[in-house]
Amino acid sequence: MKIGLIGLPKSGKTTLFNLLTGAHVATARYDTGRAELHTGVARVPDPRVDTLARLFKPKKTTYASFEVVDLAGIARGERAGLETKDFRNADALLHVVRAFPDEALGAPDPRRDIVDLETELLLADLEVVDRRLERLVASIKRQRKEAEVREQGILLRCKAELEQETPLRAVALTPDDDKAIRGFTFLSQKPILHCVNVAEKDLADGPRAADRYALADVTARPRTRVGWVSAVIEMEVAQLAGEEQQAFLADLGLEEPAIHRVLSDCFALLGLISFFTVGEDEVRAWPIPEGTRAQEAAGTVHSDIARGFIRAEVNSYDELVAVGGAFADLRAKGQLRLEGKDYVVRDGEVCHFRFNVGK
Ligand SMILES: Nc1nc2c(ncn2[C@@H]2O[C@H](COP(=O)(O)OP(=O)(O)OP(=O)(O)O)[C@@H](O)[C@H]2O)c(=O)[nH]1
Ligand SMILES: [Mg+2]
Repeated sequence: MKIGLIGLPKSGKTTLFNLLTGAHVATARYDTGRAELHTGVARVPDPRVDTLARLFKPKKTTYASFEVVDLAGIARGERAGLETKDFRNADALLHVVRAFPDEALGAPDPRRDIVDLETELLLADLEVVDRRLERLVASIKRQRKEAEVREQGILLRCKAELEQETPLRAVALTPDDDKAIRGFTFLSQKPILHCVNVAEKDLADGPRAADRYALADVTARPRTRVGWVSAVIEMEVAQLAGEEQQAFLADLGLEEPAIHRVLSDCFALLGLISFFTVGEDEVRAWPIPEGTRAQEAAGTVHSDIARGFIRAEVNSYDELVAVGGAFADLRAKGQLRLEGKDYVVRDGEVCHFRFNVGK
């Protein structure tokens, strides 16, 4: 899964990128004139994985992760950067919204910036739709092909919605229609997390950012979330570890680093859950869309396991932890369930797949 960092210039995107991925890309208050794209990997923290790793002492522990791409700021009316290929195939957008004052940019206005950014996404999509429609009209005039006529119908509907300023993520499409337009990688169709980057002095007010900046209507939109962070304070948090970090967070009145929350928000925004596999070799979290059946879940581990799927041995994380990781005890208690290929895997379940690949 891939997250695209997006936002107006100097909103703190690269700072957040560094925090999420552990990179050290330079950030600056002034414009360097370099519009480079950064990519990295963000590990999704999960205390359950930590606990399972303590129980099984595996050689390797693997957390769920996101690929993160960081784009240069998109100023109002300057959408060219949005064409970047590496960015267009992101699964979700993480919009960094400036809520800290800046000498050059002036007082922050998160609401205005959210509207401006969404407008750029809508206009970028509208350009793509218009270009394609022009070609379709010409092609249909030459020779009428049913598939093209159908595509034209869907795109005309998208155009009408975009012109009403409705992002495509809020448009209910049938799975077939959705498939037909997937190749366009429409930006306004991607789920979005607006992450308000609050000023240091407003940290305590962070959880109320949506109220403070009158974003209730934004929060209510489909496949949209509003979160918050103080990138500057998170940098200080990131420089500490262990007890020192805990003490600093407690001083600030925070339970955990805000980037943990940003990542779990992205996870939820994408409708993902995790199941776990455990053993001496590896303890691992596997992200899957909610509603995934056991056979497909097995396929994320390996396609052979899906192909030769027989049964999944399933138990809950809590049950396994309660017996200290002893599967024999679970079996004795009748808590080790055997599930078939259509079983819908739930968040936090520990799965062991039985499979057989014939020759
Ligand atoms: N006061 C304050 N400054 C911040 C905060 N977040 C980032 N900055 C500063 O703002 C400047 C720009 O930060 P970047 O992370 O480079 O912002 P960006 O959105 O990547 O900028 P562009 O890619 O140029 O659009 C840096 O000097 C940061 O230190 C914040 O929460 N508070
Ligand atoms: Mg940047």
